[in-house]
Amino acid sequence: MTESPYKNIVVTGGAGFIGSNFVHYVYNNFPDVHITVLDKLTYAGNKANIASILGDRVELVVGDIADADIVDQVAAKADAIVHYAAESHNDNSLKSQDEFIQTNFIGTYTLIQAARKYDLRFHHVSTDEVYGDLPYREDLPGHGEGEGEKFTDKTPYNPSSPYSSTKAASDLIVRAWVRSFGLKATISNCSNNYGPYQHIEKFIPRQITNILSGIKPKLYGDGKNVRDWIHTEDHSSGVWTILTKGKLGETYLIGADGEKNNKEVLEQILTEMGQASDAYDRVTDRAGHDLRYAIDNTKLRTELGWEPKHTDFESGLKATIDWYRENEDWWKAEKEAVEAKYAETQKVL
Ligand code: NAD
Ligand code: TDX
Repeated sequence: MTESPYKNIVVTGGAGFIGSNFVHYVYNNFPDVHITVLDKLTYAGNKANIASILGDRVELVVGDIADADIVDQVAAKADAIVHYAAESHNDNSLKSQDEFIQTNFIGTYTLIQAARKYDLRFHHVSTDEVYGDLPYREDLPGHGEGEGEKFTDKTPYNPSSPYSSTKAASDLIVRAWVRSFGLKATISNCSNNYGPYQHIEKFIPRQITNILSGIKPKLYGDGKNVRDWIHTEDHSSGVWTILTKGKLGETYLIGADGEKNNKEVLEQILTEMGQASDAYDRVTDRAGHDLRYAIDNTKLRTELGWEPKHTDFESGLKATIDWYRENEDWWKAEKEAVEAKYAETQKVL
């Protein structure tokens, strides 16, 4: 166990997928740290994700990051804020935009004003989607995954969706607050996470829970879109590394060289779950669907010495499938409503 430079951290969105995994990571590795989770418990937040560790070292404050009074109360007692809270799903952002502007932009603004007031260390968790998408080359095996251009912290911002554009806007105000007000901030832009506690609206858990519910998995378009998968525990260690060793004002990209196209991932899930690899429906493609994401993680590895642990996607995926199998109580009650919402707009091709 190592000693942490921060003893009282606020984790916004700490009852969501990646935030709760981070809370567990800090709880397990840094016993001298007290964590205050600030979470609105939207449809994506679940107290159960952190229930087993709530107590002396982990506290849950149910509240909105855009509520300046509650933010002030938690900030006054903290020495650092790690900011995960967001509306995080692209498909939802195509249906309704207000909450994306409100939480991702106004919420971030509210937090950085408080961080400034109390001179707190601030880490802003963002996404590789702020950079838009990359081309792939048909002539390379696997359509070019792992080849060609990747995102770096110098790639120009070019977001495609209401979700990614509100994340981009939030990144930009954090950068401006560093420059104008000396905000003690870092930013990380991570690729697609997988692992336990991910909401079943997202690609991997949706397909696993479809199969467990006797529903055919749903693939958007031709399934050639490439995502750069990272296990959420590696995202946690990346964020912790940046929080404790990162240079103020810098942006670090977090990724673990996990490029795969969606069809390939879906076939892997089906095979692992004892189904025929083509037992899925192709459905209406997402509007504005980004083609490929790929992270160049050189800066994080070489400047801060970070390394991912979960480099075997197959075994990480198997463990994730097992988690959803063993935790049906965690997702079952929501399944029907999530699929009904998708069915409003997605048609089987
Ligand atoms: P999630 O949707 O699973 O969880 C979001 C959490 O934020 C929930 O607990 C929700 O209740 C909370 N929240 C939402 N609005 C809030 C508000 N106004 N005030 C307080 N809490 C609020 O999201 P996730 O997938 O865990 O993503 C977490 C962060 O990581 C986001 O900032 C996202 O942009 C970023 N990110 C996600 C991925 C990914 O693959 N999922 C990849 C890179 C970056
Ligand atoms: O049913 C599906 N079928 C399908 O083919 C769903 C839900 C998705 N897809 C495709 C769309 C994407 O190409 O799978 C890929 C992954 O989709 P999502 O899980 O919705 O993730 P994505 O849109 O790539 O964004 C995710 O990674 C970056 C997170 O949701 C974001 O919060 C993060 O910033």
